[in-house]
Amino acid sequence: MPSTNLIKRDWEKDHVYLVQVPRAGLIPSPSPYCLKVETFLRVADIPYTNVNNEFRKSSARGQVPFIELNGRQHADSSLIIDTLIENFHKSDLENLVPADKAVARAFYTLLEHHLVWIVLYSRGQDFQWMATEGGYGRLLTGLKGFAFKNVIMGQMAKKLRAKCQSQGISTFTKEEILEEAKKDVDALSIQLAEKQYLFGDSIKTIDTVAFAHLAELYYTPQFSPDIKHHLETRCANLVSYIQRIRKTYWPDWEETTETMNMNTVWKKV
Ligand SMILES: N[C@@H](CCC(=O)N[C@@H](CS)C(=O)NCC(=O)O)C(=O)O
Repeated sequence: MPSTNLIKRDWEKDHVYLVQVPRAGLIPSPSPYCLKVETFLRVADIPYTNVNNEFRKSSARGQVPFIELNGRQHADSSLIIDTLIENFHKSDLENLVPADKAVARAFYTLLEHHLVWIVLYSRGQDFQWMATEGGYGRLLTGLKGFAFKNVIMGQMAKKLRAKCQSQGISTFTKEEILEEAKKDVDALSIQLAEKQYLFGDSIKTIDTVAFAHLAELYYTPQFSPDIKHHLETRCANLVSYIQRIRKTYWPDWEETTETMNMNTVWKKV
């Protein structure tokens, strides 16, 4: 059934409208879930247009990202990807032998339900960078900007700390959290080994999930600089992997983070 509250009312058939947070200075999206869906759209070569949620619009689940496709809204990054695979017949991106499929599922859980908490914990500890050039600094002008910097940032950090408390990561010491982060990236690094992608020479959906979470970990500030140091010294293959995916699917990374333009042309025709 078509949604009645569409943001894009004059939609084009089989064109995806991705509603997500604005661009940031250090990374095209500071939301791993938004970055994951946008990377997937690029990998799957699906036509899409970004729609800025202006920090206000959210799905019926109360979150971003969400998409509008053929007059319907779909929310939750993983469910969105399932919908895209079905609608655009992209099951080749999931094509793994059963044993690899099982391992991919375990890595999905590591990324989305464990490693992500390192990033969320870091942001709960220090959200101020989000108000600088590396975050949304350049967008935060006037009264709205003042309110964002002085009130909303604090509220967001407080909400993240409450989430980390209920998830349990905050009961760990910083040293323990660091060790957990290292174990996760070491496991990914071992799985990747000398391969181009996690399961071979062709990119799969799981690589878009890994890229999004690792990019947040690598390109945005974490509670401890030792995380980046560990990645660079002990998981060099993983850093090359992040850079390889960025180079191939985000050739406009610098342009988009500099201009904050959400619809830069990324694909050479
Ligand atoms: N499971 C969701 C998580 C999405 C999510 O946590 N989005 C954040 C932005 S990074 C959000 O909208 N947070 C607002 C809130 O939860 O109130 C997904 O995969 O899309």
